[in-house]
Amino acid sequence: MSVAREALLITVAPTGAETTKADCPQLPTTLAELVATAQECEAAGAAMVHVHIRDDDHRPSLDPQRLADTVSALHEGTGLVVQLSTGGSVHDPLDARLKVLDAAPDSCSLTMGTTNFGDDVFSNPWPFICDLYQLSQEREVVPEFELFDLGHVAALSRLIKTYGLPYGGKVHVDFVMGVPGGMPGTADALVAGVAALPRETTSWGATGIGRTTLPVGLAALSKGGHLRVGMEDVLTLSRGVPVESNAQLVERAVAMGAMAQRRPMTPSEARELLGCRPAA
Ligand code: KMH
Ligand code: ZN
Repeated sequence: MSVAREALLITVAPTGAETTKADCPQLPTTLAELVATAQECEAAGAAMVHVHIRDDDHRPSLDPQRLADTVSALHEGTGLVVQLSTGGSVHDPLDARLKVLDAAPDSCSLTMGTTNFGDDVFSNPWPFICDLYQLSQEREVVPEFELFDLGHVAALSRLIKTYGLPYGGKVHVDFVMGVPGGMPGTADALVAGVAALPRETTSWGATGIGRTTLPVGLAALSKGGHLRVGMEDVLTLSRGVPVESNAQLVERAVAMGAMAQRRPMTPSEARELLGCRPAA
């Protein structure tokens, strides 16, 4: 087993599209806040950043210039693998979500099916998935397959069978669990999901939303998986105790990994694991 597989990939998802700045002033929504957060999280042990951007009013945005500037600023200010969200917010149109790849990130999220998302619907029709996947292959962007439900695992097998392997030749998956409308954030659901992964899968991680963050994180570690943490996914450390910074969540993930005798992976090891282009 290579060093990179034994080490723990920690991805930080610092912002998301669902929480408002008014509700959570410590949420990084400006470019300066995002870069500072990313630097703190890299120092704490993160190797990849999953990015949603906001506009001047702190609302979710997919503005192409802002996305390109964000990728540049994160590459200049950190060594992290930069993953742009193509999920955006539930209100973003599909064509704007495809254009995210124009910003030339190292990686992009790619959700493998439509899911109920609280009171909303997170729309990912099959033709959109196929278009986004083929575009990622053409642009040499490594997709991270986001699986919100067990049906998404089967859809991933279908996608690979139809269009072949991603750019870079690796298949990295992230189970996003505990979304109201998706699979529950339980060890049982994770075990079922991992058992169903296509044989082409080379690595996987998991994140549990809200109060499922700890059960999912611990179950992922016990199954040999990687972790995503961040204020996109959870805003409390424990009941009634707010998260003060994304770095706090990364530090907790590092401590959990240490219990499992997994050291944090470096960004260059993460590039190798995921099959990303070398850092510029
Ligand atoms: N904000 C959610 C609707 C992704 O980044 O690709 C979708 C999401 C997944 O966060
Ligand atoms: Zn996201």
